[in-house]
Amino acid sequence: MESTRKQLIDLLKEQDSHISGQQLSEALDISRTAVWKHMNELKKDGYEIEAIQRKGYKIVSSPDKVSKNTLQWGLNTKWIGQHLYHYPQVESTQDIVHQLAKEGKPHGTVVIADEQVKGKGRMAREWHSPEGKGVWMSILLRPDLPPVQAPQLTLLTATVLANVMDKRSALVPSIKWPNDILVHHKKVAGILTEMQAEQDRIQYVVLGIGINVNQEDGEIPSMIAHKASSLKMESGEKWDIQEFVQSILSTFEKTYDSFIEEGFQEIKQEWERYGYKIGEKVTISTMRRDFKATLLGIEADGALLAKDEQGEMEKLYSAEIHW
Ligand code: BT5
Repeated sequence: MESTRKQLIDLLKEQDSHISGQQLSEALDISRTAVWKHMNELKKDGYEIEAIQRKGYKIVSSPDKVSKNTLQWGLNTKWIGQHLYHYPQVESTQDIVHQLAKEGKPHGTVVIADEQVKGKGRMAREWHSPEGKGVWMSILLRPDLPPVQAPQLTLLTATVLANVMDKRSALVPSIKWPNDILVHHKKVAGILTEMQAEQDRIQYVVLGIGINVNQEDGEIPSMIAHKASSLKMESGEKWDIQEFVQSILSTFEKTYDSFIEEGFQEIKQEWERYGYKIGEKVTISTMRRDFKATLLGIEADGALLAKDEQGEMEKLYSAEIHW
């Protein structure tokens, strides 16, 4: 049923002009009545469809609102998002995915919400997630990896987000270690990786992605307006959240699969290509000292590598960096 509808949308989208019920029924190998029923379901999901006698059907506009159906229909993936849950409002998509993980839901399960009322960042910080303005989504992963490799998943996700933003716009995103995506020095996205693990094996990972997409000037809370922004504010254009999510999921799947097969090296290079202030000098505060250093890149364990003015290398796991 669902795959027929996906094919139906693909057929309708391919056409500039109308396509007849007869042609659709032949192409999809279903009856004319079934075609008509599918059209009614599409309308319920917000598609505007023009039906003209003797000419056929044409999609006039696709829905603005995200739904499970509209997200899954255009999604070209093998495992990610095949189980997908969409909610108008949740406390946090992270908590829902933890629950689904405990119920045994598979690798690649996705939860996405229009609004989060208790969206969270790292260390119980707040994540502002207003209705319909961004991507508030969590992905369940069940990687066969030791827990020490979990930080690589955060770095991988950051490269995926930077890549997709880069491809879909003229913006130049950068990745600020460890988990922020910046555009014009302001944070447009953050990643929260939570893990359930035994000593030597990850049980599951909940990967949270928050992206400010269509907020306008004045819609970012004043407390953070000096350091946060949205893709619309930076690009001047409204983004189609649905297509954006689909492209994040399919890029994520490809990147993840090649990471599992070929290892971290390519992610590392990609991360460093987008890395914020890589090659530049910053001031760093650790438990031991405050010092100036040049940022060199990342290590396979997720550490940030810096070289101080005496030429000594430092691997940073949890330092304060004065960007
Ligand atoms: C993050 O934490 O950047 C991780 C954000 C993860 C959010 C996603 S949304 C889907 C999933 N469900 C959740 O409940 N969470 C995940 P951190 O690096 O700790 O940054 C948090 C800090 O960023 C806050 O203390 C604010 O200063 C700032 N902030 C809050 N909301 C923001 C927003 N919408 N855009 C930019 N900065 C924000």
